[in-house]
Amino acid sequence: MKLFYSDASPYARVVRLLWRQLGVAGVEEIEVNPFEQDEALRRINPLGKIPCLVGEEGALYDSAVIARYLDARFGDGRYHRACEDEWALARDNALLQGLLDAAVALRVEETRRGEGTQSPFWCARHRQALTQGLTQVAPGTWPVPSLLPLKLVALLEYLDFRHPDFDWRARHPDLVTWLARQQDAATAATRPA
Ligand SMILES: N[C@@H](CCC(=O)N[C@@H](CS)C(=O)NCC(=O)O)C(=O)O
Repeated sequence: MKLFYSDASPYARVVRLLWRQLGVAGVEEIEVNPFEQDEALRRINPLGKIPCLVGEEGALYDSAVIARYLDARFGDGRYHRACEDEWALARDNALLQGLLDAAVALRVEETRRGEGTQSPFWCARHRQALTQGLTQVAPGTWPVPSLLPLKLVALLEYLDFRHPDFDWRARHPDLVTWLARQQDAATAATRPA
């Protein structure tokens, strides 16, 4: 299987952490810049986005589909089961997905500064979602394994990488401690730099 990814993408990182945790053999990771290799990427994903997995099933996207596929095939669905059985966990999964979306959307807004089209309204709205959302995150209540810890690692380290001024660490020492405990070979191998 080939996994097209970008080092910076938190969506790709969730998938990259998952296949490592599942111990899937034979995944070739191919780093691409979706903006510079747009045409090549669009041949496998017409949306021009990563992550995209190419294997026996053809091209699979987006990250949620890839995660379900890997978990169904190599994990007996155990990374998804808890969120399917408990509404509060399904809600937490939606919260984390929304926070990933807000963090990436904030980055997109910030890159528009150079074009003179950055929206202070949308920047503030994404920041508000991140600020309020992080107060609701309670990883101590989550089952392991599940996708929830993988999404939170991807989110927090993406904030460090792209939004260091957001400084979640000063407001959430509990999450700092939690994140330190998640560090292993897989997080080190996939951390954006
Ligand atoms: N919902 C998609 C989002 C993927 C996504 O937006 N990826 C970004 C990188 S973080 C991308 O490829 N952007 C290129 C573009 O928007 O054209 C997923 O979960 O895979």
